[in-house]
This record gives sequence, C-alpha cells and structure tokens, in this order.
Amino acid sequence: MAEAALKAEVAETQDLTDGFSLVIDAMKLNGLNTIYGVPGIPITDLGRHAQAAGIRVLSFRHEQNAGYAAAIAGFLTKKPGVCLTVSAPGFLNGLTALAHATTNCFPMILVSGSSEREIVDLQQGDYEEMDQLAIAKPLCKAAYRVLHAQDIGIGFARAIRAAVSGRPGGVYLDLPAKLFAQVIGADAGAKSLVKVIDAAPAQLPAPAAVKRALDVLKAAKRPLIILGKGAAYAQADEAIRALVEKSGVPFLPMSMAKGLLPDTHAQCAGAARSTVLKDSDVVMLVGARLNWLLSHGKGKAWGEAPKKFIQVDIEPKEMDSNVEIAAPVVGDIGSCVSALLDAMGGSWSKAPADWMGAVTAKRDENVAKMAPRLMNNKSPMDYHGALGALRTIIKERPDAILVNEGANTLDLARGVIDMYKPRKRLDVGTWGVMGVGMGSAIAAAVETGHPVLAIEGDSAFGFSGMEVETICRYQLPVCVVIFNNDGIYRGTDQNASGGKDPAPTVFVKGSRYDKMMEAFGGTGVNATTPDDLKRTVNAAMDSGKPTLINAVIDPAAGSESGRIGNLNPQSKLRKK
Ligand code: OXT
Ligand code: ADP
Ligand code: MG
Repeated sequence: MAEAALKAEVAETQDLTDGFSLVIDAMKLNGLNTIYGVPGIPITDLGRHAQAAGIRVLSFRHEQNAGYAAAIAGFLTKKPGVCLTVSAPGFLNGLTALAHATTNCFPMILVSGSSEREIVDLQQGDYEEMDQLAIAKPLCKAAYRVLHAQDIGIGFARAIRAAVSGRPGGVYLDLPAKLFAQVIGADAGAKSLVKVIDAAPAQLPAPAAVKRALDVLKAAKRPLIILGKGAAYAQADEAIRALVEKSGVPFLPMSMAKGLLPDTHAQCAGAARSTVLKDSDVVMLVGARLNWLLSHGKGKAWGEAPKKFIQVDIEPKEMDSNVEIAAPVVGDIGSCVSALLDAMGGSWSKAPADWMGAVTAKRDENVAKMAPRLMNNKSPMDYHGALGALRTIIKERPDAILVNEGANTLDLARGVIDMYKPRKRLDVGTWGVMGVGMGSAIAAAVETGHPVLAIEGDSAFGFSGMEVETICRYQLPVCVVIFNNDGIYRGTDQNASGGKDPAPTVFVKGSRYDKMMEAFGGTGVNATTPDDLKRTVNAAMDSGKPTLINAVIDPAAGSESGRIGNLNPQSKLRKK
C-alpha cells in the first residue's frame, strides 16, 4: 500500500471505534476492572484487548468456576462481578453460577458471546446456536441483548443497575458475535457510553416502620438478632455492631455473616443456636431470609413459645414469605440500621440480663464440650482434630479469607473455626452447592489481596479441582486443604450388590490430591496428623505460594449429609 493511502487509513480509523472497544470502555468507565472467564469464539479478542487496556483478565479452565468467582467478587465488593463466556456451551457452563448469584443475592453480570440472531431465530443451525437470552431469563434478575454498537453503553448501564440496585442478583448480557466488529464514529461511540450514577441508591425505611420495630423489640423478654449474608454484603459493619451492642441482644450469625462481629464477642450466640431459636420471643432478622437454613421460621427448631419477627431487608416481597412479620423494615441495611440506632436514642435499656446470662451459659457449655475434641492428635485425623489445628491459624491471621465446602467438612468447620472480621468466610450459600471452592478462592485472592485458606471436602474439591492450574498460573496466595476421607460423607460404604464397582459415595482410596498441585509447579504436601497440618498450613500462609495439602481423614469419621441428614430421604423398605 502506498504510504499516503496507509496514512489516510490510519487517520480514518483513529476517528472510529468498534464493539470490542466500546465494551471495554463501558466497563472501565464504570469501574468494572476484572473479568473472570474462558476465551473462545466470539470473545477471544475481547479478552486480549481488555487485558491490553488494563482490565485484569483471569482465564479459567471451566466457565462455572469463572462464574462462581464473579459471583463472590460481587459479594465482596458490592460491584457486579463480570464473567465472560463463549456462546451456547460456555454460556450454559456459566449459567449455574448466574443462577447461584441470583439465589444468593450477589451482584454479577454474565456476559456471553452468542450466535447470529437471524440464523438462531430461523433455527438454521448456526455455530453454537442457542436462544441464550430466553434461557437465561428465568434464572436471573434481568437479561438484555445488545444488537448495535451504539447501545453497548446503555446495555452495560442497565446490567449494572439491575445487578446492584434493590436486592442484588445476577444479570445476563447477550452480545452477538457481529456486534464486536461493528464500527461507529469514535465521537458517537464516546457519547453513547453511560457512567452509572448512584447505581444502588439508598433506600430509607419509613419512620413508622422503624418505630414499630423498636416497639416490638422493647417489649421483648428474650430477643435475638439474626445476621445474614445480606448484612455482611451491606458493608454497614460499624452500624451493625453498634446496634447489637446498644441493644444488648444476643446475635446469631448465619454462615457467611460469621465475623461481622467476632464469633468470640460476648453477645455471640453461635454456639447456642438451638437454645436461642427455641427460647427467643422476638427475632430481628437483618439480611437473612427465613428459608430452609432457618427451618422457615416455624416447627420444632423454633419451639412452642409464640414469636414475633422483625425483618430488615431491601426486598419488600420477602416479608411474610414464611411466617407473619410483625415489624417489616424495608430499606437498605445501612440506612435501616442507622435509622434504628437514631430512634433508639441515648436511653435504650439493654435486653434483660437473665436472658443474656442463659444464652452465655449454654454457649460456654457447648464450647467447653467441644474443646477437648479439638485437641486430639489422632492419625488418621478426625474432623475435630484437623479443624482444631486450622482454627488457630485463622485466629492468628484474622484477615485471611476462609473458603469452605463439603458436607462434614463444611458443617464442622463452620462450628469450629471462629471468624473475627466481616466477609472472611465464603461458602456454599443458599443452595449448598458444591463446586464454588476454587472460583471463590481465586476471586477472594484477586479482589482483596489477602491470603486464602480453602478447606474442601474431597468430593467438593473435585467439582472445581482443575482450577489449581489457574491458581498456579496467576501465582495466587491460596492454600487448599483437602479433607480426604475417600468419599462423599464417608469412604467406607460397600456396594450392596456385592459386585466389584465401588459404592456410589466412595472414591479411590488413599488418593494424593497434593500431586495435582505439584503438576503445575505449586507446593503439594501430604499431612497425616493435626501437628503436620498446622505446620504445613502455616508455612503455606507465610509463603503466599499456591499450596495444596492432602489432609488424611479417617474414612469412617463423617456422617451422611453432615448436619443436614434430616433432609436426606431414606428408604424404610430397602437396606443400604
Ligand atoms: O445449639 P446446638 O446444640 O444445636 O449446637 C449447634 C451450635 O450451637 C454448636 N456450635 C458450637 N459448639 C461449640 N463451639 C462452637 N464454636 C460452636 N459453634 C456452633 O454446634 C451445633 C451446630 O451448629 P450450626 O452448624 O450452626 O447449626 P446447625 O444445626 O447445623 O444449623 C443448621 C443449618 C441448616 C443452618 C446448617 O447445618 C447449615 O448451614 N448447613 C448447610 C449445609 C449445606 O449447605 N451442605 C452442603 C450440601 S450437602 C449435599 O447436598 C452434598 N452433595 C450433593 C451435591 C451438592 N450439594 N451440590 C452439587 C452441585 N452436587 C451435588 C455432595 C456431592 S455434600 C456433597 C459432597 C460431600 O462430600 P465431601 O467429601 O465434600 O465432604 P465430606 O462430608 O467431608 O466427606
Ligand atoms: P443467609 O443465607 O445468610 O441467611 P440470605 O441470603 O437468606 O442470607 O438473605 C440475604 C437477604 O439480604 C436477602 O433477603 C436480601 O434481599 C437481603 N439484602 C441483600 N443486600 C441487602 C442490602 N444492602 N440491604 C438490605 N437487604 C439486603
Ligand atoms: Mg469427603
């Protein structure tokens, strides 16, 4: 090409922009600086250009894990986590995580490339043909498709607002392949971008609702505050602490709300759970739903005595979802808790001392009962011995983030390991989903820069295990401890037919998961005693290097479904 023609072409393209650039510009303008995804047609170049433009692009081995990373990034930052996938199969792989984000009220945007509308709608068999928008719709808060480059800015603005405003959740953004290469004038492109102002506006509670709630609380003889992961998400930590302390009411943290106030706080009722649920007369829910995790607010777990509920939540439809809510306080938690504090004034009398005394006595009894079990140094380890070792690690490193999944590995770690700071415990959430482990660990390290300790059942780990390569590739400060009991719940089941296939719940005996990490240049360790475990985890946390510790757990130590065996239907007619 002649020099003059080349110059003219360069000058001309300087005045142009395209779909790729507009997606990147829209993200950067709105502070979306990280992408979790898997490359491929039609978004490979988007990842490259985004990286070149200063967006951190974390490339995973499977979209589901990238999606779980985006979901937990949303929980940790209050900004939508972005997951980027290819069309049909990649999109579907990411969809479980989008649904999980929506179920858990985490803001996330699943951005998927898609095939050409004209061909998809006539079902003419395009490459990876699928009507992705229609499929995503029932599984998220909102779903949008952008067909024209000049609408990319609006598309992102709508997606961001939908993800973070009101009750947060997952949003799907469909970007057909053709969009990326569409070219428009650079000026028009710049003007089409939207910087979202006040994406999650404060929602103030009505003063009458605040007064009603305080009237109910004041009349209580045995009040209880339940803190859920919505309260952790809200980042209103100081106000929540002030409310708890000013009211003198015992608090029960749901799993991912542990650490909002330290589990060692004098008013923490985590170790007296059954007692406070049964015996309380007024329960204030703050960012927690009365779903299965709270036995729907009724039945045996809640005892015979009548109860009144106060519920602080941003979602009005949540009220009366399971039982009558005597005092709904609808608004964002920061505004609601501040309003409650203001209205309490300077002379609020604390909850009755005899009630706090009874809760403390029960808590101390349970803690004392557990203490000797945590000291055992058996080999192979049981859960308590192994967790006793890990508990001190978190105590000494309260800023570390704990990721936790499994059945016994989850339920026992939740009880044994005290948390000291907000948003440090990440787990299976509302669905009890296995597979969130490595995605959560990666996002936690990336978003916070803090070291991560992932305590994983051997089954749970298997759902996302290949991401240890991702951890090594990005050199993330993640220490994974696999509680290896040779299977799901236990490794001792037998095939009832007498045949040679193993039982459905058992895995290869004596597996060495630590070798997986070594395969990618990380550190692998086999730990057979609590002392070993403590020493090697400490070393890993000090080094900040990717490490995987295969913790050998007695295969007979677990129980079926951990603490939720009651939900597992069992045949009365057939023997196991
Ligand atoms: O007050 P009481 O006396 O009742 O005592 C309570 C507390 O007061 C007390 N406590 C304490 N005592 C002393 N000291 C301290 N510090 C302390 N703290 C508390 O302890 C008791 C218990 O307290 P807790 O835990 O708070 O209370 P409780 O009653 O358990 O609470 C009820 C719940 C429901 C709130 C709680 O149990 C809970 O949050 N549970 C979540 C359970 C959950 O979500 N489980 C995960 C799903 S299980 C199953 O579905 C699995 N699958 C299937 C599957 C899944 N899930 N997903 C997908 C995609 N595919 C398949 C599979 C495959 S689990 C699983 C794998 C399992 O195998 P692994 O190898 O991974 O794991 P292992 O089991 O280890 O082998
Ligand atoms: P947990 O499982 O810990 O009990 P849930 O996920 O059941 O918690 O409940 C979280 C609740 O928090 C949801 O009902 C959601 O609407 C609410 N929520 C989330 N963020 C906020 C916020 N910023 N302000 C008020 N409520 C919120
Ligand atoms: Mg197991």
